[in-house]
Amino acid sequence: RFGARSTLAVLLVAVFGVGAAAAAARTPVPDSLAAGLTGPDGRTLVAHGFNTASSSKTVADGLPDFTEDDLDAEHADMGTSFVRYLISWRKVEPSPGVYDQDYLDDVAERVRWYDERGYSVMLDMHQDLWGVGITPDGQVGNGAPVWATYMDGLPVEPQPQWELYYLQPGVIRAFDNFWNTTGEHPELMDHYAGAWRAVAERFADTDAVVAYDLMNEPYGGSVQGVAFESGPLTELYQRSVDAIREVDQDSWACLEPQALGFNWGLPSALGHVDDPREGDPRIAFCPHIYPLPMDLGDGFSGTSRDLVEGTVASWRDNVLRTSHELGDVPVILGEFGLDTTLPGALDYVDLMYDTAGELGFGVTYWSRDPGGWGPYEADGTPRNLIGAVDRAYPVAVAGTARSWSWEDGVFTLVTEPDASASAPTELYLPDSIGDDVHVEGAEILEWDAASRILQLEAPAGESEITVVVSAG
Ligand code: IDC
Repeated sequence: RFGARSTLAVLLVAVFGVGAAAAAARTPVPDSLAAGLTGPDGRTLVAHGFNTASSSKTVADGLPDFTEDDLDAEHADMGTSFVRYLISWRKVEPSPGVYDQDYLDDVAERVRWYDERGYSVMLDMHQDLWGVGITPDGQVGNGAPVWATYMDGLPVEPQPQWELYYLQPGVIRAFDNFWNTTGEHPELMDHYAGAWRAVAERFADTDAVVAYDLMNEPYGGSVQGVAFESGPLTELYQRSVDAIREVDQDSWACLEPQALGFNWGLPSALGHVDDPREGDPRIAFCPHIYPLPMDLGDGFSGTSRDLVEGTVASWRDNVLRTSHELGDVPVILGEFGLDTTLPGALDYVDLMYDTAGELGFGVTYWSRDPGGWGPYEADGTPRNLIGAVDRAYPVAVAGTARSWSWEDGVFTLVTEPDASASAPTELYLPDSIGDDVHVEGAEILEWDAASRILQLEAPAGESEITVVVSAG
């Protein structure tokens, strides 16, 4: 334990140094976030759902251990309407330049399950520790195909904690070859962009697929921090967006910062990515948060609670800064989560959803897999997380959703209504509010106590409205 702790702490200091933090401190923090992602009908979509699922990472078919019944259960229990669905480069492009349409059919079948229940989908090109090829058993890393794994004979030794494999020489070299830091593999980033083109071509006409998360938790290998994010990472994103736009004009491209550091509350130096589509750009910023004390196994109590609250505060400022730097782009928190048996865990879950509501962005919790972090046990028994995720939230807003809160059974939403929207604002209200609801600030168009969806009509001619919903 102590070994892992000190290694990570040393890394934190070595990689980022005081310079990056000082630079961020000089940059003003914008006081509000850009409007959220718009869906196919022009309404603002608020992501509320799960990452589905880690179980797909290393299995042969690349599919999550997840059924339509599982989806029905989460919908009934938490009113989710969005998913960050994990896909992998190894499955999309099993050999160079060959795109596996059977795999994309399997993904499309799952997308259909979501679509039939009114969900929106973000496809996440997941990777951890480069790929399945970093160890002979194929069970440690995930993401990249074996054919794209060039470790140049460098070792990968067993580690006590998965994140520590990022420091293994073989893993670092695999990334260095991908980013072409070595000068030996200029082809790999283009393959990656080509894989995205194949995915986007398959889903361009599927309205439910609204976003592509271009790379899960990018890692720079031997090039870290500012040099990595403003250099090869920005370049990869630009090539991927250009490739996607050859076939798909409408879906959002979500950019993640370097995970190491940003997830602990440090700033990002990601560069601007140009969107060649006609009309407004559809680029979003989709960071994660995993405060360092929690990486090391702590919950949300005592000293850890203070440190985590500090992390969330600086993370929040850095999200605002980066969103602004990228061109006032919308934000989705693509991952946060923890072992909810730890002390104070559900308070942390509340803190993250409250923070998201204050700034007006959606969240996908890590993850939908059963067990200590998830909403269910392996046998389907509901876990304590469900009560924390089952919150009132705006599913879709006719106009701009500025902020919302869910506290003591009262839901408050501030929006800039758009009278020309083709569909009304829809709120999800959990069972705990009861079957009769009282609304101030807008008219009820329809309230369906069974589906828990409340449709609202905004008063005409207002530039900003506040809607308050409580038990009737
Ligand atoms: C974790 C899984 C764990 C698996 C590990 C490596 O929960 O079972 O062994 O990945 O594949 C992330 C990653 C996400 C991680 C998650 C939790 O994006 O893939 O899942 N996490 O550790 N970044 C920070 C935390």
